Amino acid sequence: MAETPTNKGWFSRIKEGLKRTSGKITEGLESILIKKKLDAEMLQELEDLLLSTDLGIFTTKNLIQTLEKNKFNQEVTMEEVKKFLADEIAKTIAPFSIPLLLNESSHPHVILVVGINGSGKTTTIGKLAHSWKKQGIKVRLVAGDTFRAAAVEQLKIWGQRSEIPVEMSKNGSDPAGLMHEALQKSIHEKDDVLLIDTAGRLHNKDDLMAELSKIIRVLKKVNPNVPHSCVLVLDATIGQNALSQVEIYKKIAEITGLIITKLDGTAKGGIVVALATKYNLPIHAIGVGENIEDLKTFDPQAFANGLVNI
Ligand SMILES: Nc1nc2c(ncn2[C@@H]2O[C@H](COP(=O)(O)OP(=O)(O)OP(=O)(O)O)[C@@H](O)[C@H]2O)c(=O)[nH]1
Ligand SMILES: [Mg+2]
Repeated sequence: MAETPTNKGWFSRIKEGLKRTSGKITEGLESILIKKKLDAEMLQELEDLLLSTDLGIFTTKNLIQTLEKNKFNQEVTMEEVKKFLADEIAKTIAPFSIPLLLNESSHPHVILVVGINGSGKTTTIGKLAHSWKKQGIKVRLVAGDTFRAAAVEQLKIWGQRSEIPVEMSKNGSDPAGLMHEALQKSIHEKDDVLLIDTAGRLHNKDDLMAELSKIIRVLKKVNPNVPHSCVLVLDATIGQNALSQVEIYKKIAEITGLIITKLDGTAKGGIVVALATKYNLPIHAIGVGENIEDLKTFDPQAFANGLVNI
């Protein structure tokens, strides 16, 4: 799994990664909390501020209502409001913080990684594979985007970095044959996990849908229980558009969980909360940078604290 809280600097890396969002919230709060007593105008401004981080209308309304109920017409400090927001947000997202656990009886546990081009699939696979390998877990990668030479090359580099085997198509053909071969080999080699990278862009949505369906069909021919996980990778910098991507991918495959990347590059980090609450899907991990160690487990309190910088 992704880097866990036992790692030194884990909390500070999450905090650092969420700096853009927390900077926006902190700056906003500074200009809102100029009066001492919490009034309706301040609540309205706070609501607008939270919405601007893409936290979502549902969670924002709940937060504002709870704050109003507990603190209206009372004196509030910046620290109090931040702590209130962090604790309430942590409570809201706690049920969705579910790590990507490997099924120990499956050799391999097959993970299909999907998402639009540039969302961070290949990078996330590289980070996940590295973290598992470090834990002594036997990993194999499959370069499912067989049409793009650069995509295969990119996965190969991640594999080399962590000394993990990468299965790739020999002649740039359709991925179906490759999937069949890779899964057979992985079973034979008694791998613990087989991570499949897929294409993010084809000519159109129908092509993409057809290709993913075909990959799943071929895998199921070898073993009807695979893929065990189908992880959708979403880029946080696209904010609200991430919601429509979930809608699209839910129609193509049975999505079992989400990984949200590039939280370090956006002031819209609240989108993670909106995604979790709207779709009731596990959030397995978050990406907070391009480096190999920059995939973090989605710890609710660490994430919520990072969001408001406490
Ligand atoms: N800052 C930052 N950059 C990231 C993160 N995750 C991925 N990236 C960058 O985003 C870009 C796209 O990542 P890829 O992993 O190639 O995305 P992909 O989904 O495989 O893209 P396609 O193969 O084109 O479908 C790369 O430059 C990555 O380094 C992250 O958490 N933070
Ligand atoms: Mg890729």
